[in-house]
Amino acid sequence: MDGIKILHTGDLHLGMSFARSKLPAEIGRIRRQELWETFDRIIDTAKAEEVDLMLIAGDMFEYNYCTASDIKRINDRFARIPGTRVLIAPGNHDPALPDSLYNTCRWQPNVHIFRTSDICALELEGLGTTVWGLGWDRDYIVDPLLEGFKAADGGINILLVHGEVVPEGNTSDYLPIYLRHLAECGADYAALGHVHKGGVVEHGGRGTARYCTSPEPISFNEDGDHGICIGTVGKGFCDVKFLPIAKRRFITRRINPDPAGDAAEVLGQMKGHIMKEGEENLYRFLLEGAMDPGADLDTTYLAQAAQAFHVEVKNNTYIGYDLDAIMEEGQNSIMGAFAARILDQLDREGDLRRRAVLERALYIGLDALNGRKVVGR
Ligand SMILES: [Mn+2]
Repeated sequence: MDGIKILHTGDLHLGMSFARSKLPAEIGRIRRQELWETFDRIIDTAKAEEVDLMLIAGDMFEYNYCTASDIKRINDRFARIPGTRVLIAPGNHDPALPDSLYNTCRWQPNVHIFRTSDICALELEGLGTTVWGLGWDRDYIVDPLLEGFKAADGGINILLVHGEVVPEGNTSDYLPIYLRHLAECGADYAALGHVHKGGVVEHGGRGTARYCTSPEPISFNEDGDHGICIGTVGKGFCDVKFLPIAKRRFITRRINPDPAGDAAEVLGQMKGHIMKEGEENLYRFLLEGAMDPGADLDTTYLAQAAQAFHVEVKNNTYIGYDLDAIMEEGQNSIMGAFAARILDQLDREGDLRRRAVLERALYIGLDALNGRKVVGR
């Protein structure tokens, strides 16, 4: 046996409600459907690539929102890939509690669910492979359950688990995994779920461990590419690659407007990013730096005019004051009188902490007198 073909995914969060996300309701509804579309693309990929094993590393669905008919929909998809063994290790969002749909629904014959937090071996005859898995059966797991685990020698060994890699000795409510566990467990491939940003976990030992990413990102905390891991695993070797599959990306970009610029100039910069990255994505633009007093950046207008699937704009710019010009106005304006008094105190103040307070007071006061949002500098 040269190796087996695997598809590693997880963190699909099917059925997720975006009600508590900060996205507009309409966008949330669309994203909810798109999670399902992306699941379909994953099934299509498994079929086209004729994978032997589909490894689902937890959080496949939402315990709180998924219904029995959703599970029927999932099973219909698994029925399309009868030649693929589907192995599922439930995670913290879909724990195999007694009333879980994992325990109350009928699953396709090609599906195996690791229903308990005791690590179990599933030997796959004909594939020369043993998959070691454990599933969440409660809401929190604080114990490092992989402590002492060692795969038996012989054949290809795969570990499937949903947990959080943390530095040795650190605590976690989400099944703490130490690098040592992965380095010493003897798995040729450790299929991990929980960290939505994904990535290979460098543990310095034998075998490869990686997080698969959430195939469809669900918040602005999940930037970058999202997809699945697919490839071949054999005894002592691993050729598994990341394959982007997400329909959209969450993109956060900082924009430093020209201090003398206006909304059109800022919009031009925003559109430049959107042209480059694609209007199908979700954007958060953070406007930063100093602006001339009087600059009118209407964030609602900017978000709509940018014309991408979803755009939000946060205006963190501050007024860049020309103190000399304000001083020249002198006592003829409230701003001038205010600035003169603070600057006079600053001249006489030697204590660094007091000086910092006075400088802050100067800008907070000028912001307030300008009727602008008071921002830190
Ligand atoms: Mn998750």
